[in-house]
Amino acid sequence: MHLSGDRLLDDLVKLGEIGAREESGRTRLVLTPEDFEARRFLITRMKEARMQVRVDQVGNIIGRRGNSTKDDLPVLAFGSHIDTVPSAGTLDGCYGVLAGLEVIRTLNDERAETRHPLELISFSNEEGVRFPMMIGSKVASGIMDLETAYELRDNAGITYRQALEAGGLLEGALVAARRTPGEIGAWLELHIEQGPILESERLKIGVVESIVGLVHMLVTIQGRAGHAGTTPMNARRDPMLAAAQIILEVNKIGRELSRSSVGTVGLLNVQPGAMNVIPGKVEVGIDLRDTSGERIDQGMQKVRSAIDAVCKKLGLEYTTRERARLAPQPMSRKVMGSIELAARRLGASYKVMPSGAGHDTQNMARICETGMIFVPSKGGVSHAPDEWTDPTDLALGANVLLETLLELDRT
Ligand code: HGY
Ligand code: MN
Ligand code: MN
Repeated sequence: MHLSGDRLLDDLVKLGEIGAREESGRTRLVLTPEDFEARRFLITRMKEARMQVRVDQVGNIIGRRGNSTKDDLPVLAFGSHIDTVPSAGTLDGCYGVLAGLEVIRTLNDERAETRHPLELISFSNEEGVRFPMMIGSKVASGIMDLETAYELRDNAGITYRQALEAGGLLEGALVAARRTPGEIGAWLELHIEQGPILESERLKIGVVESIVGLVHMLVTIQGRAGHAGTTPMNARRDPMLAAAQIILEVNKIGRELSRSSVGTVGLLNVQPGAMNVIPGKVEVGIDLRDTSGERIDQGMQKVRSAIDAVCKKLGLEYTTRERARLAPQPMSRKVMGSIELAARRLGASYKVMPSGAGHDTQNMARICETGMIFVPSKGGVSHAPDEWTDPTDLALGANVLLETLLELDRT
């Protein structure tokens, strides 16, 4: 059985047009009008592929293919996400979802039956830009309870529940988000690598063996706003100075903690934010990752000590709030073996490798066997508008997904 990439590429372009702005990629933060439009696009496509579609209590979209010979067997589930970071490319998440759709269409075209029921899942709020990361898969896997998820707030104070309501997603009979133990046998996520390794080693497929863990922490530093022209340099309480030093410290800790560690400050919120005003308050968003959970804790301890020392020295008050946490997660040996077998059958070069990006898969690992398939990213670029993968590689990755599913279906 072979999947042609044409419909997949066409869908990637169409979905990529939703929320697109010239020069700056596309922005579809979760539960915004752009995300709602993307959801409608996906649901229409799923229905056209004769899937039974349901949207659960946290906004996950689940399309089920009915043609299984043993409907009581555990589900084989696969997919990714369609929300984006600001100014995103077309592939992060969308590739895994739309390739999953194309897998279903190919099985339909071939009139193929599987033993296990198949479910294509598009998880809600993977990116965690508006709300803390990966609410959809955390609730589905039981890592977060529904009430906690509903009370999470965005910067404007809107709760996740209110945001779902605004999109009409809490109307009518609701489907439970939490998956029951044993319901899902395996979860597979096909994704672009988002890093440079496969391209630089001229390999076509990555068989993910583990996913890094991460912590997101928000630091709020309080100073005193004042006139930039008249306040003497020695009479200032400037939180921006603390932010600058914290940024350097996070970079240093990311470099030095271990070979796998990375540290980033990607968010700075400066109040009131004008060139001629000494800031009164600055928020600093920190992202620290490592393959070891213990090292993340050690690294965060160093980050906290650095924040404390910097703010004390400058005489500034501060608060910290952990916004999200993901545990590092090894993948299932069985699923990895099936992916390797599939790659070999298709004559695709591959390597076993870690994932430096976070994925819903690491949450799903709590309730089922999990695996991830990577395809190369040009220049290793992602979370940027020029994210790109050769169309031939996209089609090959989708075929590896199909072949892996068929292999898992046999066992
Ligand atoms: O940030 C991440 O690793 C993911 O892309 N959300
Ligand atoms: Mn992603
Ligand atoms: Mn992403």
